[in-house]
Amino acid sequence: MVSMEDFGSFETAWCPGCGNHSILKCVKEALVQMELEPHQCIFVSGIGQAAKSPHYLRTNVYNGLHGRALPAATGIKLANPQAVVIAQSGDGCNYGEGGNHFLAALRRNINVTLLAHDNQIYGLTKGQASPTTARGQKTKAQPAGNPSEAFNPVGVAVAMQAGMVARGFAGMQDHLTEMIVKAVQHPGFSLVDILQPCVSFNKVNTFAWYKERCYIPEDHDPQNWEQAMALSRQWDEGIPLGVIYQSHKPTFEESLPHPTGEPLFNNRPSIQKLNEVMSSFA
Ligand SMILES: Cc1ncc(C[n+]2csc(CCOP(=O)(O)OP(=O)(O)O)c2C)c(N)n1
Ligand code: SF4
Repeated sequence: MVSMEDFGSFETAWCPGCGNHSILKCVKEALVQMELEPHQCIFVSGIGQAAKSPHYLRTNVYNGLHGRALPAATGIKLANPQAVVIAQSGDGCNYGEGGNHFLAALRRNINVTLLAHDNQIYGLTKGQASPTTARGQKTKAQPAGNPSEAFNPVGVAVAMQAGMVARGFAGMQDHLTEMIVKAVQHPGFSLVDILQPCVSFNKVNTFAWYKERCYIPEDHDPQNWEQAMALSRQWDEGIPLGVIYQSHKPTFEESLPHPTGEPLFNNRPSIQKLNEVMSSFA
């Protein structure tokens, strides 16, 4: 029986009240609900406050460069298709520095889950506008207002007909846990864009701001792409949560057979070959 304690309990470097605390709790809860043991999971992150999340989980972790969680996660999944691979980083990391990798993951449909902590700001570097910051929003680095249009990750993922596209909110923990479970269980690429208040540097998108707007649409059919597209464009007045879009298609790993017939982690190097190589340098 797996329990929350199996994933450890660590002191964090996060501000009190940060949305990251409840997301971490929901991740642990989701792993327990799925009865996944720590050794079965590999968390991959980049750089940032959100990217520290896997440091506070007792499981396998690979910490990549800023924006580079997804290519590392892709390589890990290809080398070991049996592992549950979860990429976890901030909106800046995934949609800014890692924007091209995000698009590649949507196209490839590798069986990896991306948990994107979307606080609409660069938290670790103290409050510059991120790709999801609203146009006109004043930040510490843009005192006259952010001059760029906000990137819509859910809209882009739905437009690309990605495997599974969901949105959760750090302030609705049971619902967020459910979204993480569904995303990990989806056979293909899954995105959970998680609304995560940054209490220190984003004074607009607060817990109260989200609570006023977040809702779970009734009678939404995630297989209906037109409906999903329309939902993905809703924001200021009402922010839809839940599985916005879901499709079933072949995964990247299914379409890319291993040349040896076995994934890398099953391939053992031939000692005789290794000795030949080494002796050629002697
Ligand atoms: C290539 C590169 N560019 C910039 C930085 C500096 N940097 C580190 S974290 C960060 C922003 C992190 O923001 P986000 O990914 O949204 O995560 P948060 O801290 O808000 O959770 C930046 C710009 C870096 N480390 N590497
Ligand atoms: S700066 Fe923002 S994102 Fe970082 S720990 Fe503090 S509240 Fe969280």
